[in-house]
Amino acid sequence: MARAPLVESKNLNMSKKLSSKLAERLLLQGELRMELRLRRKAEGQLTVLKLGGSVITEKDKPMTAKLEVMERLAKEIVDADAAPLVIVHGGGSFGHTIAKKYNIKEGFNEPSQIGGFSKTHQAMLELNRLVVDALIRNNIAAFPISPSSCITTKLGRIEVFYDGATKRLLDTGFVPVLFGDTVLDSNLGFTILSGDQIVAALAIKLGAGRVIFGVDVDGLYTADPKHDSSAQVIPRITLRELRALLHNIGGARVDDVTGGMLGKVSELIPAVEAGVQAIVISATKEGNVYKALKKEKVSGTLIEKE
Ligand code: IP8
Repeated sequence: MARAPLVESKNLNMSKKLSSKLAERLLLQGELRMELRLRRKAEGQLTVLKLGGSVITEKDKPMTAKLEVMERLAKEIVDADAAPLVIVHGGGSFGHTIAKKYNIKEGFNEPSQIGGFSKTHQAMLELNRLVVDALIRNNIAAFPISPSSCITTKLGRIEVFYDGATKRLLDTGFVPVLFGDTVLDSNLGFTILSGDQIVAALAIKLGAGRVIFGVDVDGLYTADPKHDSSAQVIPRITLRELRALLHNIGGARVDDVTGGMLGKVSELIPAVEAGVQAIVISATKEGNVYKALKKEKVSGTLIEKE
């Protein structure tokens, strides 16, 4: 059945004009809002926010994203309105599962790994798209940067990091979004670079004031909470205390090729040494990322130089 016209035919053209004007205005308002976020000059010091792979993906289900968590985190980030901001996310069940299958972290040893190198990167691009989509949907001017295109390593440690695009994006008002990735390595051929190493390098290179580490536990513990029920969260720790504690922290999960909690924490040391304040919080708990970005009181572990 034909639908009844919404307006009388003589008014049709006028109405079309009006509705297209309205649509134009609404579109413009949306664009202006986005522009506002872009134009808001980045005052204050940079914050680098890490979203752990186990926060945004189901670690035990290959290639499974926690979309509702991404959406919640994007809302917390836009509500906190903390500019300038760089986001780095981990690999979770996207990157780690495939990287492990093809032994990518160990380097290029046989031709059968080549496909695995590409597949691991593709999986990370897929995860990154989901993260960036959620951010853009929530009106954040997020922009993806592929670490494999601007970073190379030597024996797994960052050797070259072209940060020009990240800097330029930040200066323009964007929120660059990087991720743990497959990278070319001058000794190993290729390897895996953790998001944690990227976080520390970015914080140092870009002179960040703070690093917020969003993980799936409540912070650093006095012992491994998975094996020791008396383990307690440490609210504040200095570098000296941290070094002494490192051997007590829970080691890598079997499917995490870049070292789990132990790797994360030791990667922070050079950044903290350079004067960056780091806070490890649970990003799986609603409101924590918002509070940390707003510099409000939040439970977790504050890591400071002294
Ligand atoms: O989850 C590793 O990044 P991470 C990324 O931050 C890949 O350690 C590709 C496994």
